[in-house]
Amino acid sequence: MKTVIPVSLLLVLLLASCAKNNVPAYNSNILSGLSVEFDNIAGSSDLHLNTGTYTNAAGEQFTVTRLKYYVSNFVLTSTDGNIYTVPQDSCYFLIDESDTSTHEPVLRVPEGEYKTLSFILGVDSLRSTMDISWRTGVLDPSAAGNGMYWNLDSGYIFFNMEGHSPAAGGTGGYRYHIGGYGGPASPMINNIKTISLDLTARGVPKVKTGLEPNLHLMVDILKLFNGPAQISMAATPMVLYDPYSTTIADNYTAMFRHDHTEN
Ligand SMILES: [Cu+2]
Repeated sequence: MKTVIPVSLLLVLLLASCAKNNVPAYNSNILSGLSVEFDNIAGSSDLHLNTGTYTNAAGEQFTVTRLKYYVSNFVLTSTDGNIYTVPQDSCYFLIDESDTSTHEPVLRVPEGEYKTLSFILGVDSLRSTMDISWRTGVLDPSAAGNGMYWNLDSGYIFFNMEGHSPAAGGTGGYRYHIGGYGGPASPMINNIKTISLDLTARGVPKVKTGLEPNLHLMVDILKLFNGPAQISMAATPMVLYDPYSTTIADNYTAMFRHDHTEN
C-alpha cells in the first residue's frame, strides 16, 4: 500500500500541470519569453574550466581554460508552420563558459508552440561589415567583445577555445580561434554555420504570457575533435585565421543538440 499514495499524488500533479499549460495558438501580436540554455559539456561529463580533464578520440588529454562563442540570428518555426525571425538587433549573444549569466539568452517570440530552432554560430557577414556604431554590446571589440575580434577584413572570432594538453607540445598550450565571414582577408574564409535543431523529439516549447519555457541545449566540445575529420592537438595545436579552420568548423557544427524543454 505504501506506493499507492505517491503514485496517485503524481497523477494529480501531472494532470494539474497539463491543465494549466494548454497549447497556445501562434499569435504574432503577443510576444513572450523563451530562454535558450547553452549547457557546455565534454562527452558525458559536465565542462569544468581549468580543473576538468577530458580526452578526445585521438586519445589526447586536455583541459579547457576558455570557451566563448557567438550565437545569433535566431529563427523559430511554429508547429503550425509560421516562421518567426527574431529581430536582428536584439539577437547577438556571446556564450562565455566562465560567466553563467551568459548561458541562457532570452528571446522574445510570439506566443505559440515551436517545432524547430535555428541560429548562426558566429556573426553574419552583413553585421560584421557594419560601422562600429551598429556593433554594440557583445559585438563591441573594445568592451564585451574584447578578444573576440581580429579586424574589419577578418572580422569576429566566432568560436574561441583555449587550454592545455600534453599533446600540444611546446609549453602545452592549445588555441582554436575560429572565424571568417567571407570578407576581404586573404585567404577568403567563410566559417558561418547555421545550426538547425528539431524540437519535436525532446519536447516542444509552449510560449505563453506568464510562462517562460527553457530550451535546454547540450553543447559537446568533444565534437570539435571527433567528427567527419579527427582533429589532433599534436598535429594542430594552434588554429587561428587559417584554411584549416574550415575543417574544425565542419566538425563543431555537430556540437549542439536539444536535450529537453522545461515548459
Ligand atoms: Cu534543463
